[in-house]
Amino acid sequence: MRILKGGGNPLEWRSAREVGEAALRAGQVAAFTVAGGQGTRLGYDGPKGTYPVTPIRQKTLFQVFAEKIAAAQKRYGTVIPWYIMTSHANHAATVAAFEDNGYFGLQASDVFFFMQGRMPAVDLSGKIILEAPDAIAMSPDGHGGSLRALVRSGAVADMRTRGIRAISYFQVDNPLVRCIDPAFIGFHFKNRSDMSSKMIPKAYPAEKVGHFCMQNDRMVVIEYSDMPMAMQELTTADGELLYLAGSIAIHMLNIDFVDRLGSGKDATFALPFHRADKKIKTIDADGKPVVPSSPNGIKFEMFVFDALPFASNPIVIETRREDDFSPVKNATGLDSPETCRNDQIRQWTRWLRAAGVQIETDSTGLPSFIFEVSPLFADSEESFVSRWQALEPKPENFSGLYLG
Ligand code: UD2
Repeated sequence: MRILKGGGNPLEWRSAREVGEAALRAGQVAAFTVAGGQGTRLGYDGPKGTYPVTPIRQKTLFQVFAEKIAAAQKRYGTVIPWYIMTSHANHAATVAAFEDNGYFGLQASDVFFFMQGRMPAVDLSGKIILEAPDAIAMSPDGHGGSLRALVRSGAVADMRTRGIRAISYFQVDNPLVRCIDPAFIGFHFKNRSDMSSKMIPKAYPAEKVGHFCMQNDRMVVIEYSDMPMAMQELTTADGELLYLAGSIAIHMLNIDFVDRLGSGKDATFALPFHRADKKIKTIDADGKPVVPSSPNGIKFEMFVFDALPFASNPIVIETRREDDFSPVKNATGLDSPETCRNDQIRQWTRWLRAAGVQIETDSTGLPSFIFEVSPLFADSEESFVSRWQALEPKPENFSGLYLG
C-alpha cells in the first residue's frame, strides 16, 4: 500500500494530473453516483438527489453534480457518461426529476439509471419477515450492491462500448465533491490500481467516517460503528489520532475489477454482507400491518469499501476537506443543509480572495452575506481565478450575487 499524504511531491501531483487529463480527453472515465439511500436522517421524502442545497438558486444535489460533469466535459472536450444507482423506492421519482429538468443540460443518452438489488430481511431468530401476506420484506442491498447492479443492469457493458476504463464513484449527499478530479484519476491510472480512495484526516475521534487500516497486509476500511470508541480515541506519541485516515466514500474503480466482483462468477471474490438491526414493517398472525417501535429484524447490506482488500495496488490520497467533503446527512446540526451551505460559501469566498478580491469574513472564513458560483462558471480555484480575471464589468456587490 502507498499512502500519499501531507501534500506529497508537487511534481508527482502534476504528472498525475496530466495522466488524468489525458484519460479524460480520451473518454476513458465515467461518473457514478450511488443514490439508492432513503435519506431517513434528513427527514426528506423524495430522492435525496432532489434535495436543494445551494444558497441562492436552491439547486438540487443532482443539478450540482450535473453541472460539474458538464464543466469537465467542456474543459476536456469529451463525454463523461453518468451512471446513477437508484432503489426500488426512488427510481421512478429520480428519473422523473431528470426528465422534468431537461437532464440539467446533459444529453439524456449519456445518463444511465439502474436500480440496486434487494435482500430479504429476517427476524431476530433468522426467519424471513413478511411485509404482507403475499410479500417478503425486502431491503436495498447497500451501496456495495452497486458492483453487481452495475454488471446486471448492463451499465458495465455500456461502458465497454464507450471505451470507459474507470469509474469515478461518489455519494449523492456531498455537493462539494470533485466529481471529476484529474489528479485523483491520474494517480489511479499511474499506479495501475484496481481501486483508489480519497481520505481526510478525521476532525475529531467520533467523526462518523470509516477508517483506512491495514489488516493482514490488506487495506480495509473499518466503519465507525465497527470500531470501539476507545480505539477511535487512541493517539500517537505526537498526539495525532492513531486511526486518522477517514474514508469519505470517494473512489476510482476499474471496470474490469467491478466486472469481476459484480458478476458473482467467483465465490471467493465477493463482498461480504453486514448485519443491520432495524425496525422492519411486518404483519401479525391475522395479516394486519405492524409497525415495530424497536428493532425486530435484520437487514443485510454490502459496503463498497469492502472491495478494497480484493484490489491490486490500492492507493489512498489525502484531499482537503474544504474542497471535497461537506455532506448533507442530518436535518440540523452537524452535516446539515446549513453547514453544507456555509461550506460552499466558504469555498467560493476562498476563490474570490485567490482572485484578489477583499472580502470580510468571520474567523471560520464565512462572510456575512450569501452568494453562489455555478460550476458552469468555475469548478476550482484555478478556473475561478481565470474566469474572474476575464469578467467585465466585475460585480461590486457580492450580497445575493449569482455567477453562472
Ligand atoms: C458513509 C460511510 C462512511 C463515510 C460517510 C461519508 C458507509 C457504511 N459509511 O456513511 O464511512 O464515508 O458515508 O459521508 O458507507 N446508498 C445506496 N444504497 C443503499 C445504501 C446507501 O445507494 O442501500 C447510498 C446513499 O444514497 C448514499 C451513500 O450510499 O449516497 C451513503 O449512504 P449512508 O448515508 O447510509 O452512509 P453513511 O452516512 O452512514
